[in-house]
Parts: sequence; structure tokens; C-alpha cells
Amino acid sequence: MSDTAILEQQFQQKIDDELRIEPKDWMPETYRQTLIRQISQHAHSEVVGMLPEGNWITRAPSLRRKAVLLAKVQDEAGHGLYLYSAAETLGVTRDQMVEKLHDGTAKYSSIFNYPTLTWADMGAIGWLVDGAAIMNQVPLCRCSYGPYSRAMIRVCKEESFHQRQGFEIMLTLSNGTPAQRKMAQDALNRFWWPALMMFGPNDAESPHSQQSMKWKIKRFSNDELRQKFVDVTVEQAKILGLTVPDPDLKWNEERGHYDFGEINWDEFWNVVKGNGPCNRERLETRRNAWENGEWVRQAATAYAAKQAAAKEQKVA
Ligand code: BYC
Repeated sequence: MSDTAILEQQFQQKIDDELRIEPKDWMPETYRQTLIRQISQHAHSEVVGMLPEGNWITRAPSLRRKAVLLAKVQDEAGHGLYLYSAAETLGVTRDQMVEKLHDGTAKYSSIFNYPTLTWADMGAIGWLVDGAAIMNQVPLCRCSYGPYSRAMIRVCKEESFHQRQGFEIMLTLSNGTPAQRKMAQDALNRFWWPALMMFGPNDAESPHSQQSMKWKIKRFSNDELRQKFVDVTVEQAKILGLTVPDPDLKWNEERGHYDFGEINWDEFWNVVKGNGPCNRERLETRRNAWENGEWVRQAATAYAAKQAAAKEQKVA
């Protein structure tokens, strides 16, 4: 057996024994690259994900709603920071990751390429998008890579608050005037299918799943998580008195799960490839933010250098 084969065997054994892989441990290059891809794309999703909601902070209907939404959007920025930091432990810099987002080579979640047209969309995003995120992210707290799994613990606690605030907005609207009810139903109609797409392609079409499951980066497949989400969320829609926009949705007694209709995969891949309703606008906003923030980065770097020089002088 070659040295590499022995190392690979020991590595897989560690994973099978539920031990965490830490930054300085030996790891196959493909494991490192898979994590950089997933964690950086996850971080980008958090940061781009601030845009559809940030758009509504000034238009939130009360001071309370404004404060809550502001806190939520700030949380997303924090999630981006933890995740970029986790990815940096794998030997990639934040600048390299951001560059890949800006030149379109790194992906971010398809869901953030849809517009937020009414206040009810803030409810639908919290309820459905954060709900889907929790379903996907709770298992990531047990991911085999230590820094990613630890970052996810705090992220999940905050996502849980996000999901509840969204559900509360939906509940208020559904118990409101006929116009408010209609607005809530319209938001559900527009966000339901894109929320199901967040879990990624069907297992048979998912090139990374098998290896990522073996490495315990992923603990459940895309389809398993999507099914869990449908089962939980359909019951919540009943509480809201809203209709899930899927004529094929039906409880399957034998399976003990809801059957649901076919996802429009052409729409999904179209959005993933950069041609969704808001892809260009989102990337343009991020690129502008990066350019306009140049002076902040320069000032922070200059300040850090000044502090380091002062510390050195003190030691000397
Ligand atoms: N959108 O083999 P697959 C949030 C790509 S943010 C775009 O199944 P994998 C929030 C996939 O990247 C939550 N692309 O891949 C923030 C791959 O392409 P590449 C974001 C997608 O990695 C603000 C290709 O399709 N959550 O909650 O095994 C406000 C084949 O897919 C999508 C995360 O990022 C998609 N939906 O599984 C509110 C969670 N799906 O990379 C809320 C962490 C797939 O080869 N990520 N693709 O070019 C994951 O769990 C996994 O990466 C995925 C995909 C389940 C998303």
C-alpha cells in the first residue's frame, strides 16, 4: 500500500469513527476542495441573501418589524463571516473567494435570484427559505470538518429565530384583511417552488452527493431533506390556512410522506447558470459594494499595521 493510500484509509476511518477533521490534519486534496467549494458558496449565499430582505428594511410596516428585520439581515452578514473564516482554515483567502463570486465562477443559492415584491415576501422568506435552510443546516452541525460544523451551531440557532419571525409575519397576514391574506397566498405561490429547489438537484442528478455523504460532509441526500421539508411545511401551511401551490401534493399513507409534483428543473438550472430574474442585479450590487468598500479595507489594513508596529516597539 502506498503512503497516500494508508493516509486515506486512516482519514476515512476517522470519519467513520465520528471524529472531526481539523485544519492541520492530513486530508485528501479533493476533500479540501469540496469543502472550499461548499463553504464558500454557503458564505456567498448568506451575503447575497441579505439583498432581497435589505430591500425591505426601510419599508417594514412598523418600528418593531423594522428592528426585527434589521437584526435578521445583520445575522446573515455574521453567518457569512463565520463561514468565510471556516473556509479560510482550508488555505484559501477571503479575497480569492470573493473574486470567484464576482467573476461568476462560484455559485450562491438559487433562491436569492428571485425578487421580493411585497411585504409578505419577508414572511415567506423567513418561513420557507430559512425553514429550508434549517432543514439543510442542522445536519451540517455534525459535518466531519470541525470548523464548519462548529460555525453551523450558532448559525442554526439564529436561523430558528429567522424562521419564526417569518412564520409570525405570515400568521398576522393570514389572519388579517382579505387583501393581506391574498398577499400572503401570493408570496407562498411565488416562493414555494424556488424553496424546494434550494435543496439542489435530485439525488440521481447530484454529482457531489455520493462522495460528500461518504465523507460525512452531507448527512442526508438532497431528496431526503427536500421530503422532510415538504412534510413539515405543508402542516404549517394548514395552520396558516394557505394553499400550497401544487395540485399533485397528496399524503401517501404507505410511504408516510407527502407526494409532491415535479420541480421545474429547467427553471432551476437556468437560475443556477446566471439567467434568473435577479442574477445580474445581485452580482452587480455585490461588485459595487466591494469597489465602494475599498477605502474601508485600506483603512483597516493601515490601522492593523499601525497597531502591529506599536506593539513591536513596546516589546523592543
Ligand atoms: N443553488 O451535486 P450537488 C440562507 C449546485 S443561505 C445554486 O447536489 P452539493 C439564507 C451545486 O453547488 C443557505 N446552486 O452539490 C441566507 C453544484 O454546483 P458546483 C445556503 C446549487 O454541493 C440569507 C451543482 O449544483 N445554504 O439560508 O453536494 C437569508 C450540483 O449539485 C443549488 C447552503 O449553502 C442551489 N440551490 O449539494 C435567508 C448550504 N443546489 O458547486 C437565508 C450548504 C445545488 O459543482 N450547501 N447547486 O459548481 C449544501 O448543503 C450543498 O452545497 C447543496 C448542494 C445541498 C446546496
